[in-house]
Amino acid sequence: MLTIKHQKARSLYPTFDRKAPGAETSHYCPGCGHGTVHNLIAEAIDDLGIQDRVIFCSPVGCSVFAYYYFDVGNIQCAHGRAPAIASAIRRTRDDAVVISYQGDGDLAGIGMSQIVHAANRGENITVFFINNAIYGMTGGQMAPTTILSQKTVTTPHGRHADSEGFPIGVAEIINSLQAPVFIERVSLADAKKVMKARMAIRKALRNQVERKGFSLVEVLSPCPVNWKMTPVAARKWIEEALEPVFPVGNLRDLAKGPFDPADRKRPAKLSDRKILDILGASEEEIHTPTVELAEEQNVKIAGFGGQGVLSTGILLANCAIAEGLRTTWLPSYGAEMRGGTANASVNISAGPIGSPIVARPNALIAMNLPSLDAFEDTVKPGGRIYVNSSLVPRQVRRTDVRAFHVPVTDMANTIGAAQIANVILLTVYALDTGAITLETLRRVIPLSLKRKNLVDINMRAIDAGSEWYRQGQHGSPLQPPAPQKNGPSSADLPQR
Ligand SMILES: Cc1ncc(C[n+]2csc(CCOP(=O)(O)OP(=O)(O)O)c2C)c(N)n1
Ligand code: SF4
Repeated sequence: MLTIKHQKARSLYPTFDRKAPGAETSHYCPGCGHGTVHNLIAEAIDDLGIQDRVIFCSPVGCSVFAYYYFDVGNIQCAHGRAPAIASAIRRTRDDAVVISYQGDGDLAGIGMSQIVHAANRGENITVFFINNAIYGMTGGQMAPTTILSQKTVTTPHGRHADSEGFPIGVAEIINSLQAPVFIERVSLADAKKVMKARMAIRKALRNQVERKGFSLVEVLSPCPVNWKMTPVAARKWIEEALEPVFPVGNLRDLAKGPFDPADRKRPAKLSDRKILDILGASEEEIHTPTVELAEEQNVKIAGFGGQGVLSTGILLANCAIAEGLRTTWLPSYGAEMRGGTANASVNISAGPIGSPIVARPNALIAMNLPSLDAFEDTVKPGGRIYVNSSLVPRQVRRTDVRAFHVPVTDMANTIGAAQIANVILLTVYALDTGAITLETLRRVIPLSLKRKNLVDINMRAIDAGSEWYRQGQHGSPLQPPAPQKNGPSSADLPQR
């Protein structure tokens, strides 16, 4: 006798303990298409034998908690950014099978440029685009794919082309690009169509395993709750209302066509040797630190846009590289280029660096008062704060850090250029921490400057900073932290 055994896909957790211990149901509403698509993807992962290679990039939207369910690698991405994150994983983990799973608000609203560029680059990733013609998670607002006359909470009289534009055909937009290899629109309207969706999902994943390139499957998927229909009526509405606007079928399958994706020219990966050649450095120079770091440096450099805080960060990071250390640089831009606030995070370490983010700096370079106000409390106890006292009319309040008040803008003006104030403060930082040497700073500055006539004045900035430090004006003494009265000390406050 033939026995057919139905069982849950292995790539889904047996119970959804991340949702609640022992939970067996998902958080999706009855009749929601997300659950169906999850099952189809999980079965394909099982059948392709790729569970331990899959990295699932979940979006913002109803499927934000996909990591509750899929027993694979998971990353929850910022709204609309899954294709960019998937691209980064693709380029750094050769064996990964990367899935970008996105709703219509996520992919075709806030993330439209992300998906277009990832597709246009032909990233070897698989995108599952769940088109339910509405913003599900946030309660049913109009989406870019909402069809004309469809009522949503933001189009209570129905979407009108004159005021809201036309529904966007994502599969068609992606099909206007040259690079993608596979584009198909499927529907969950009935069981037969679900089987077609199953085939397309498998194909899109297999393409990636076979390194064919970018694949996208758009799924017309029910959202009964926000459509205000029963699950059965919702399936019918897909067929009667959505499919005429978004015709289902394959738009492209280059693996079958005359074009052989294997012929596509892929950018050659830069070998370590090649990178060393570009930098004009030897292997020993790169890998043997020339300074001994007393501790890993987590530096925040902050000030007005135009004060050179971002370039100071790059300069510091370049010096760290020249010292044979590892480093990261992460800029944060203010609203305006000039006059707004900006900051850069720089990590320097002899070993691997886990994240470029500096939430608790052990060194803060504050070029103006808002920067000191914003970041003083985030500095680790025992850390250091270097203040541009020309523009900061107060002292550092913390008593558990070492503070340096250096009138760098005044000193820079005396030398002849306000822009070099940051280099003076960086010099004080370098002498105080020993993280980079002044020789290296002098060597790297000319390489970083586009205008070579500024080299001399930057060297004088280093001299001025050294002189200030040598004269013994180096920092208020470190004092024990003030006893806690109620709750945590200011040093324990969360990051701003
Ligand atoms: C930066 C940002 N903007 C807006 C939101 C609010 N928001 C959460 S989900 C969502 C849209 C979700 O719709 P969709 O992508 O269609 O997914 P669905 O929930 O229908 O599956 C929005 C606008 C947010 N969380 N973050
Ligand atoms: S709101 Fe819609 S998309 Fe979200 S879980 Fe419910 S049915 Fe699914």
